[in-house]
Amino acid sequence: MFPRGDQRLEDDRAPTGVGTANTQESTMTSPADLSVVEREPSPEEAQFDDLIAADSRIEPRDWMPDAYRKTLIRQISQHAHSEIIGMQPESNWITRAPSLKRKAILMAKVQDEAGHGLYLYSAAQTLGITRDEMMDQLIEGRARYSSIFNYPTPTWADMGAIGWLVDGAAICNQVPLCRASYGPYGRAMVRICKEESFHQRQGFEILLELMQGSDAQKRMAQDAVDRWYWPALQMFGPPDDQSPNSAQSMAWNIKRFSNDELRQRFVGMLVPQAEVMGVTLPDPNLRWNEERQAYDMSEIDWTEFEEVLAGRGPANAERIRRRREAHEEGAWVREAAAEYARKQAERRLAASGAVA
Ligand code: BYC
Repeated sequence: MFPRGDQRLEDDRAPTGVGTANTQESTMTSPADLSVVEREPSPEEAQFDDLIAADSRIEPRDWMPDAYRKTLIRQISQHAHSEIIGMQPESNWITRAPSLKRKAILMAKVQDEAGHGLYLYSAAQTLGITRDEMMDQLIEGRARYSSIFNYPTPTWADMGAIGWLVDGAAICNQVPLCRASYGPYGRAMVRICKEESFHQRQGFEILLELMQGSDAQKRMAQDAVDRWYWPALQMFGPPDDQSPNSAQSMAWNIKRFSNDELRQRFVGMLVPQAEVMGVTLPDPNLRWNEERQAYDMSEIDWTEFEEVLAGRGPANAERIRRRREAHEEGAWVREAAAEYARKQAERRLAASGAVA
């Protein structure tokens, strides 16, 4: 259902639904398949399975199934790209922030996102993919990044809505990732989540201030919430019954909750905060369901999500174009750094030769 389009790596899919009775039945078509299903796990596989069963961490030096490695590279690299592309909608407002204080805060936030991207690229590199490969996939439009960053930021209130809604969704999604089974990913998430929670507060505070301002400022804040609310709910991914990766990722303790569970938790978090600010969440069907102990809500427009994933969102082309230009403009820095490293290595070699 969800288009692979120009945001997808072709060969990185882990087998989905592995371990479910249905999947095994549907794949048991020949004696050869049977022998695969029934064979004893190797000692390395058994050790991996034990670590997962004990809810322990897998480290880069440990043996891991190829599909586990690939699914982590897929998720971590997408996450890293999201942080890097996610700098663009906000950087749009650095030069136009309404005060020096707001400008300084926004610059610090955008800089934090760059840092998150770097931790995550480093975590992905421990799995055997290089930074250059990931960057090529991104600028050639072959990699996914979060759908949310394909929307424009026409007003200052968008800085508030991004902080409150986008960083808020990110925290909901990412706090459980601090316990992801892959060590370098989980550890990177701990630091990222601390910074994201500050980001969310600054977004809340921007909107709160606007909501206490003039009528025009209140309208601007409400308009931003109206535009970002539904895309923020889509950040959690497709509904559970259409999420091909969830079952396996949860079995491997990478994901701890399903997409719908996290989405529901996020809405529950937003409702009281919206009341404090005085903004209205743009869903006429949003109401507490006593029986379910959760909020009922309208159907999400998944066609819009599919369009964005297929590269046809409002700002997809612009985001990739700017990323590609920045990469090309930074070529001289990479060349200078490589040359510096080469000279340093040469000097070290010469020095060690001199000692010998
Ligand atoms: N956008 O089987 P599913 C930030 C794809 S940045 C695009 O449920 P999975 C910030 C999905 O990749 C934080 N694609 O997948 C930065 C899969 O396609 P592939 C961003 C999406 O992996 C700057 C297909 O749909 N956060 O905070 O089990 C400023 C089927 O989905 C999206 C992360 O990256 C989407 N929204 O679950 C401000 C969190 N949703 O790969 C803020 C880390 C789904 O099979 N990632 N797809 O071709 C995750 O937690 C999981 O990967 C997801 C999806 C929950 C997103």
